[in-house]
Amino acid sequence: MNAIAQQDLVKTILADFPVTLEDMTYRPFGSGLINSTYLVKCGDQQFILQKINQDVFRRPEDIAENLRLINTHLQQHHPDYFFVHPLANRRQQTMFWNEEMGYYRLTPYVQGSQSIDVVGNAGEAFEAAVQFGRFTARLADFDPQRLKVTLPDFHNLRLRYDQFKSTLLHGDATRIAEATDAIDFIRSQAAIVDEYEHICNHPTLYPVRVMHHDTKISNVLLDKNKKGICVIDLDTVMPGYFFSDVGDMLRTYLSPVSEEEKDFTKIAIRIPIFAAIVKGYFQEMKEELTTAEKAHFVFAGKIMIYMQAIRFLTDHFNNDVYYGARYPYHNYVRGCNQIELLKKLNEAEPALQHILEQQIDAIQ
Ligand code: GN1
Ligand code: MG
Repeated sequence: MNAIAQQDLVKTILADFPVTLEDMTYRPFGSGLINSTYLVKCGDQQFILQKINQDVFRRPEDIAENLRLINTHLQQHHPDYFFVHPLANRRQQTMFWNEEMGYYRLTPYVQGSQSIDVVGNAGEAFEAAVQFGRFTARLADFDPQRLKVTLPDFHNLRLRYDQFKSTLLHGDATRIAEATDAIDFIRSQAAIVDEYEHICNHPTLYPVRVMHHDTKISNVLLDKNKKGICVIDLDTVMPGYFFSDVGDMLRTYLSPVSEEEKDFTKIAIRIPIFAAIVKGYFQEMKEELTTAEKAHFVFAGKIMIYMQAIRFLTDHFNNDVYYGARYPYHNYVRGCNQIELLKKLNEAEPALQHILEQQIDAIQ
């Protein structure tokens, strides 16, 4: 789309909302892979405009409904909790929709907030873990089954593993033939899938909770002193398990470099960051978490790193239909990066488990 057509499109959407279009400017914003995000300025007001990727989120109206339910609940029961809810348009709907343009939502920009892409120190990891823990803790009195499942089977590791295996039969034969080491490693770790199933089959030990399901650091807004303000990117808020949020924090905070890094020698497990995640999450969730959940924090990391390695490799073998690729073999590199991270987590496991046990003792 050319710039003028894009500008008209943004104006058409904004005209549906009670905002002044005066001096409107916008620019792409953030680093998400799925939805397209823009920072919009109208005079001295700022908004976040997001186009919902309907290839991924088949029923965007379910997202709007979930956020409405959560917002209502929080306002009633936890009015002090800061929750960023999308704005209602002139018809009182919190999503803009039209046949040609698809689904968009407009959210107020949180003034004075910033987000970061990589965790620089333990303080940032602590703040993020507090925010994600607080989110689930505040919703402990909300029945998670009231929420619509916006992405069915999103963190279903058994399904992801089965899809991986079937892609090995039906995917791009050249790409598969070149990736034997990665494939062998994934196969060698398949016991993670069995342990994952054990978790899902024991609801008393591992209760279903309201989980965020995308706890990367850029989904936490920080103030100028790097103190947490709130969590954002709420499309995947659904009923789920502790491992989704805890595990994705470990996956994305422990290493000083992200899943995009091509130089795998830079991938490492930062033990103090682990301690900070546990401390922050326990601070908010210690009353809620079961003994079994607390004991399985390191395992949560394994599940999520393993799942992400599988998802990137599967996409590579499927010619990048889901994540897209900014350069040839992009998803292969991302997948191998996650494999390296999992190997390093496995090596660090005894040290991490030791810290975890100390922190469990400290909150008893
Ligand atoms: C996607 O779009 P984004 O960056 O928020 C993906 C996550 C992955 C992540 C990997 C709906 O999240 O599950 O962990 O990429 N979200 C979806 O960077 O597939
Ligand atoms: Mg996301």
